[in-house]
Amino acid sequence: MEATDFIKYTPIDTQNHTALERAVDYRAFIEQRRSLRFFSDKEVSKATIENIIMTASSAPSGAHKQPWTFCAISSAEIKAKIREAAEKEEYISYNGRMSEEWLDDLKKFDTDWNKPFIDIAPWIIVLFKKAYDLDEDGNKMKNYYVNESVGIAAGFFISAVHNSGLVTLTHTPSPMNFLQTLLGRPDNERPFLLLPVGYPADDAVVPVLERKSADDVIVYY
Ligand code: IYR
Repeated sequence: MEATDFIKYTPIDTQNHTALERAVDYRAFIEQRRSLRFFSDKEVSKATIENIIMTASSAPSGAHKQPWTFCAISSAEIKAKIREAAEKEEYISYNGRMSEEWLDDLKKFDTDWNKPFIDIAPWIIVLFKKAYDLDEDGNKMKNYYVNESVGIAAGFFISAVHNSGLVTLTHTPSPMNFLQTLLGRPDNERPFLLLPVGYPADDAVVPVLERKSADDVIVYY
């Protein structure tokens, strides 16, 4: 068995604020986040995206395997190809693949098969989950709780985007396997989410939505 080294944990500096104060502040900050469909084409630096991705990649994961790859696309040519393929799938989805109930649930978002934001946003991040990894000899190494791990990393990513004053959208063109081919990803990687990142368009709007109350989402024992 491999030995593990341990070092002393250093807690964060709470700047003399109580846990409650910080929890209230962070809640207010995070509650301002909205999923956006209207992006500005204003440039976002590669360094910004890299820092956001590395924040996401610090998320906890099963056995610390970090079973993810973030493909960060700024090439107009590749974005156009992704948009074309995504719209092809979305067109089929909106015109028969999605149930009436599903389409009805989406009415308040006013979405359709058109996905102009894929071209407009300066960055498209395609997050892949890694079902397994390969060692130098090509042997399969198991990953654990892959969906949970990648879902948590996506959450970290979304909050890091928000903290930078940027916006994103959890977009899931379905089925998504075209992304694996288009981006030439290996067999062990499966597309998980597509996240456009950028500044909001000046005239961006968001639907009026209510969030569930504490009573709706918390059960105390
Ligand atoms: N993937 C489609 C449909 C869609 C599905 C859900 I669930 C949403 O919350 C929003 C949209 C699309 O992106 O339009």
